[in-house]
Amino acid sequence: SDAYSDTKKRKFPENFLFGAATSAYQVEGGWEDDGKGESIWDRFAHKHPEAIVDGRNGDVASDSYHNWRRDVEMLRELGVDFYRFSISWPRVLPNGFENNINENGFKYYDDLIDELLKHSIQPMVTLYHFDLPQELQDLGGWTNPLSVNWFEEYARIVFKRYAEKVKFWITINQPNTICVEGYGSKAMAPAINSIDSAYECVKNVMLAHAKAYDVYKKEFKKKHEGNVGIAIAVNWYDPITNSTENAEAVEKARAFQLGLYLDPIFSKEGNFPVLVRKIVDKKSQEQGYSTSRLPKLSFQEIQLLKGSADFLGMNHYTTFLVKPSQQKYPSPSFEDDVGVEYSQGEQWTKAKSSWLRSAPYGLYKACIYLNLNYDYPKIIITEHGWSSDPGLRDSSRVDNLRGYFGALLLAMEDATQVVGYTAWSLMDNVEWTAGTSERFGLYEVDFESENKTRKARLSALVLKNIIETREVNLDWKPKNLKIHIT
Ligand code: PNW
Repeated sequence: SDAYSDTKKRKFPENFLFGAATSAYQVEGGWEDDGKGESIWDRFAHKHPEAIVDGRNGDVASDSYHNWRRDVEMLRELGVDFYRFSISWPRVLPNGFENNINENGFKYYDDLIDELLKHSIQPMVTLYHFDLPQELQDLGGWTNPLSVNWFEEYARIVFKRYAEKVKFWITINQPNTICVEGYGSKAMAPAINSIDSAYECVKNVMLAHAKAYDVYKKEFKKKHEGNVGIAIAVNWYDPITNSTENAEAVEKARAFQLGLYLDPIFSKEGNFPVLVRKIVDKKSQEQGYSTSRLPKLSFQEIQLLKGSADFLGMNHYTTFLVKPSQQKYPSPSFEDDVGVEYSQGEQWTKAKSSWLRSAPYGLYKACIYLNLNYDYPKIIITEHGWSSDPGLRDSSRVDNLRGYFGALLLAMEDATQVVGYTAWSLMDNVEWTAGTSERFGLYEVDFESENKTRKARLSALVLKNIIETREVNLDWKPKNLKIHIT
C-alpha cells in the first residue's frame, strides 16, 4: 500500500470540476476534409508508416470529425463538467497564416462547442497539441523566431471567434514533448533530431505561449473573464536511493524536466533555471561552440513570461527514479546535458506503455513540490491516465484512477490549490507512434467498425460514480456495464 493514497473518506468539494480530454490529431480523422491543411503529424505518419506501431495513424483515427455528437453524448453519460479538446491549427488556418481562414474547418468546432454548451458542458480548448501546419514547418517550425508571431495571430483569431463561449483556454500542450521529442529526437513529428533546435524551440514555444496569454489579457479578459493556462508535463522524479550523487542527479532531472518550463512562468525570478543555464553553457563550450545552445531571454521576454498563466495545467502520469547516468549518451544531446538515468519501481503496476507505471504517491509529492517552489499555484490536472489492452473490464485503469484520486485528495487536504481534474482520455485514440496499440480510453473504440463504435469501459462507470458521490469507494461496483445519462 501507499502512504500517500489511503482509503479514508475524503470528498471532492462540490465546486471541484471533472472533465475528460482528447486532442485533434488523436481523435478527429478527416485529415484532408473540407479544406484542412496538412499538419506535421500527417506528413510524418505518411512518410514513415513504419514508425507507427500498428499502422493506424490519424487519417481517420476515432473519426470524431463525424462522431462529435456521440462524443458529447459520452460526456453527458459520464456527467463531467467540461471537455478538454484541441483545435487543429491547419484545419482552421490551412497553411498556418491568418490570411487564409477555412470557414468549413471552423464550422466543426462551432458545432462541437454549441453541442457542449447546450448540455452545460464547458469547453476547455487547447490551441496547440502537437499538430503544426506543415507549411510553417517548411519555414523552420518552432525553431523560427517568427513562430511566436504565427501563434499569436492564430490565437487571436480563435479567441475572437470563441471568447463568448469558451472560458478555459490552454495555449500549448507539453512544450517538453514538442521540443525535446519533436526537435531533439526522432520520437515525434517533425523528427528533426537536433539538440540546438530543441533549445531554440523551447524559447519560441514559451514565448508563443506568453504572447497568446498577453493577447487574451489585453483584448479579451475584461469583457469575457476567461482563464488561460499552459499544460506542462509534471511527472514526479525521485532519487533511486538516498545518496549525494542521486540527490544531485534528481536536482538536474527536475531542473531540465520541470524547471525549464515552470520557472519562466511560475517562479518569482522568472527565466530558465540557473542550473540548466550553468550546465548547458559549460557543455556547449566544452564541445567547441562559441555560444551556448540554450538561448538567452531578454529582460522584456523574462517579464512577458513571468506570471503568464491563470492556472497551471498539470499533466501527470507517473514517477521516475533517478541516478547519475552510467552509460555515455550521444553528445551533444539533451540526455547528455541532463546526464541522468531513469527507472521505475519494480513493484509498481505496469501499464501497456513502456514508460508508464502506477505510483500515486508521486502525484502527492509533485503537488507539494509545486506548492513549495512556486508558492501554491492554482492547478488544473489537465491530463492523467492509464494505457491497457483492448477490453471493457479495465480493472487496472480503475485501480490506477482510484489510487491517484486518493493521492490527489490528500494533496488537497495539504493545501494544494487543485480546482479540476481531467481524465486522459475520453476514448481510445491514436497514441502517436504507438498507433492504437496502447489504449487510454474511458470508452473503447472499435477501430475496425465503420462508425468507430464507442463503448463505456468499467472505468467510465467508476468515474461517473465518483463524480456523483464526490468520493472514492473502493468497494463500489456497477451491476453491469450499461451507462445512461442521468
Ligand atoms: C501525453 N511520460 O504525453 C500527451 O499529451 C498525450 O497526447 C498522450 O496521448 C498522453 O500523454 C499519453 O501518452 C505524454 O513519459 C508522454 O511520462 C510521455 C509521458 C507523459 C505524457
